[in-house]
Formats: sequence, C-alpha cells, structure tokens
Amino acid sequence: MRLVIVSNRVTIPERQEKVAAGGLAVALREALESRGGLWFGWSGEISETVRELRTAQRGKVSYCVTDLTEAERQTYYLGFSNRALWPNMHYRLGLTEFSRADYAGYLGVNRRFAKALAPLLKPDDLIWIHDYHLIPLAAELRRRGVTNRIGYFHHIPWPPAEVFGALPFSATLISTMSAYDLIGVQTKVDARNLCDGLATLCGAQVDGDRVSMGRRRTLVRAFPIGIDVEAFRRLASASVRAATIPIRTTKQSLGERKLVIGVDRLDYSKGIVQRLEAFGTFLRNHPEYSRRVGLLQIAPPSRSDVPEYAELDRQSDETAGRLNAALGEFDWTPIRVVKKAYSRNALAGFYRRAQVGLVTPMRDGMNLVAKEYIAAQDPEDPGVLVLSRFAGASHQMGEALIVNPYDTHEVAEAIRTALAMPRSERLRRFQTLYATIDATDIDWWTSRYLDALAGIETVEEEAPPRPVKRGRAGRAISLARSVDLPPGTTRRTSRAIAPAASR
Ligand code: GDG
Repeated sequence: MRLVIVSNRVTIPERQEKVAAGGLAVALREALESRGGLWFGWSGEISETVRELRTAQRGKVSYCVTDLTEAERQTYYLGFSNRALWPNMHYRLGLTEFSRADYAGYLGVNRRFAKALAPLLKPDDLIWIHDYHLIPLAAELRRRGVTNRIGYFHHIPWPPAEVFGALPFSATLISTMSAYDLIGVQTKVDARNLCDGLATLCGAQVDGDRVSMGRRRTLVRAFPIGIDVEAFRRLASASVRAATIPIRTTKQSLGERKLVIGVDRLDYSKGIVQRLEAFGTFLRNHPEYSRRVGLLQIAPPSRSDVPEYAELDRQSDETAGRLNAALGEFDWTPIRVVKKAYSRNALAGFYRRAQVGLVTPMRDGMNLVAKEYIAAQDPEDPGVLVLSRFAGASHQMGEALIVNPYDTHEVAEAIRTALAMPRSERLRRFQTLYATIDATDIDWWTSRYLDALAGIETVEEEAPPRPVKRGRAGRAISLARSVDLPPGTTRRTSRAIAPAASR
C-alpha cells in the first residue's frame, strides 16, 4: 500500500541531504521511504504565473509541490489559517480575525489541491493529510470520486464546541471532517471536544470514538505525537563531548550561574511574555538568586506578516528590557531573548546545559520542546522540566512540575522548586519522564497511526459520496458538491480575491 502525505508546506530535500530538518519532517519522510510514496503540498514559493506542479524523485519518494499566488498566501495561509483557525483553536476568541474573503481563499486552495492531487492517486493508496490548513481537503477529494482510506492528523488543540462554534461557518467546516476515515488528535480532551463539536454543530451520532454522519463513519482518536528520543539524546551527549560552541560559550558567559531555558517559535500561544514576567517575579521573590541564574529564551520569529505576531515581538522586547533594567546588575543580565533559530545540535547543547526547562504555553497541541528537553538531559544529573498544564504534553508528562501559566506566582515558585530540587528527586522524575517519551517516540506515533488507518474498513468504499444529513445548526452539508463558499463571495479564482491588506 503506497502512502500519500499531504501537508501545507513541503520541502524537497537535496539529493545528498541526510537528516537536516526537524523530527516530524524526518519521521514522515522515513514513513514514506519505507513504504514508497508521494508527498504533496505547497512549495513555500509565491508565483503569479506558474501554476503547474513541480515534481522530484528521491529514492522511493516522489515529491509534488505547487506554488501559491500572493492572494492565496494572504487569504488561505495568513488569513483564514493563521488569523482565524489558529487563535480560535488555541481558545483565543479575542484574537480571532474572520473575513469571508479569507475563508473563500482557504476553500479555494483546498479545492485546487484536491484537483491537482486526485489524478495522481492509485486505488489502494493510503492518504494522510496534516493539520488545520487542510481540513476540507478530504471532502474535496471525495467529491472527485476518491474512495481511498483518508486520514487526518490535527497537530494543534481542538477547542470546546462553544469556542469553535464562534467561528463563522464552523458547522460547514467541521462537517467536512466526516469525509475522513480516521481523525487523529493529540489528547483525549481534543478528541472529546471534536466529537462534541460534530454532535452539537452538525448533529453527528457519537458512540465512543466512532462518529456517524449520514452514511459515513469516522474514527476520532488521540495519538500523542513523539520525538526521535534516541537522536536527540545522541546530539546532546555529543555536544558535551565535543564542547561545541553553544556549550563552551554558554559556560564561559554563564560561569557558575544556573541556566533556565525556553525555546519557542515567537507565537502568542507559547506564553513567552507571561514566562518572562514569571521569571521576573521569581527574582523579586527570591533575591538570593540574584546573579546566580539567568533565563535564555530562544524565540525564532514566525508569521511576522500577521499583525498579532508583530505586536508580540514588540511586547517581548519591552518586557525583557523592563525586567532587565529593574532586576539586572552592572555585571549580570537576568534575561536574554534571542530572536533567531539555532541548529538542532546547538539546541540540544542548550537543553543539556540548562538546569530548568521552562515550557509554559497558554495552550499547545503537544509541545515537542518539553520532550526534547528531557531527551537531552544528562541521565546522571538531569535538569527539571516546568510544564504548562495546557500543553498536550502534560497529559503524558505528569512527573514534570505542572503549572498554570496564567498564575505568575505559581510559575515563579516552580522555578525556585526546580532550581532547589535535590538530585534524588530530579533522577526519579527524569527516569519516569524519559521512559514515557522513549516508549511513545516518533516511530511509535507514525506506525500506530498508520496501522489504525490501514486497519479501518471503509464503510463507503464502493458507494458514491452522498449528502450527509442536515446539521442542527447549519445548512444541509453535501460531500457530493464542493464545500460551500460563504454568501457574498462568488466562485472565482482566488487570484481575484482582495488581499488581506485591503481588509
Ligand atoms: C505544532 C503544534 C505540536 C524551535 N526553535 C528552534 C527549533 N525549534 C523546534 C523545536 C521543536 C519545534 O521547533 C517546535 O515544536 P512545538 O511542538 O514546540 O510547536 P509548534 O511549532 O507550534 O508545532 C504543537 C507540533 O505541531 C507537533 O505536532 O507539538 O503543539 O503547535 O522541535 O525544537 N529548531 C531549530 N532551531 C530553533 O531555533 N533547529
């Protein structure tokens, strides 16, 4: 059975490239290499004229990519995906910016992807679609007569039905998910929220993890994503042996000072500003730690074209500057925020050097940094993980110091507890955490998901797609025709849609 993966961004590897990219990209590539397969998605390039597909063959894997137009990038990617779905799914209704033109652009790109992908499919291909950019893709493929098994994995949280329901067209959008055979989410809470949403917004029947809508049956299950634990452990040990630059120079610049580390894309879901405040509170409440500890926050910029991200960039500079001015000394800067990306080797070195890993998102699907921090620790003298209860990772990693990131005082006290923790307790917590992430690593995740998808008996394999029943809160939803465009937008090429700048 050939595997077909579809994701928003696809990077075609150089011919000689071995393992340069991050864990997920590598794991998916390995799954494709072992089975043979196709990886389809956006090239990451913008072009106004070239609309045909580009293909490349690397071993047993074919890559097939398409460019987006600037209007598509504005509406599908920056607009609906990242200004409407992303904040909504991270429970941030106040930050959600919905526009009908963006939604139409989102549906348009999903339709275009389906049109391009359908002719490339073989009858027994297993199709695995990734993340919130591509929710309606399976419905669009079904409309084109695709009867293959189609799975979806949702990397970010799924919010409660009341929150998701606040998004215009939420009933139509969620109903398209019945076109999947298997939906994977990160935690049981996400699975429950999604099932509740399907029941409340479009009248689906839910029985445990089985959801029925009309003639379609969909399984909704939690598959907590893992990392390549062994690879990270090796990188971290190598960084110590080789005394690589970050290890050597952090040692020089820190002296005997302890290090607290945060690593996150510069994104408001990650709670970076709140974390800086908590570190400031910790120093104020425990002045004995003055000059004895520093926070290093690595925060590579992301989505900087989205206004909320530009604002976060400013806020984090302002907060770090204010706290450093108030709490620093002539020979000690308590907080360093570095807004650039480091190599994975360097990251592994930083994690290994840090006595505390501070992972305090306000909401996060899983959070791989929590797992990477544990994988990188010295098993003889491990550091302590402080982890937000709102990260999916907290469902598996209860031996971390679990905190509420909205409670500055609690996070501040957890930093102190972590710094003062005796070695015996650090060892006990580390050993349990390591065993957990090792037993549920990225290979476990990939094969568990794909085995489940391959094992599903499709209910409608031979039957043509049929309309599903009328949603309680929405209009009749049909998989037999294209996902409805919102009223007020005509069915036109997304190039004709006004760019977000004109919103
Ligand atoms: C989404 C969900 C879910 C960060 N800085 C650098 C760098 N990173 C790497 C980390 C980690 C990855 O980026 C970030 O993964 P997260 O899981 O923390 O977060 P998202 O990017 O938001 O990912 C999330 C994930 O999907 C997987 O399903 O866990 O909840 O939001 O691997 O190490 N990597 C390098 N340099 C950096 O400076 N090389």
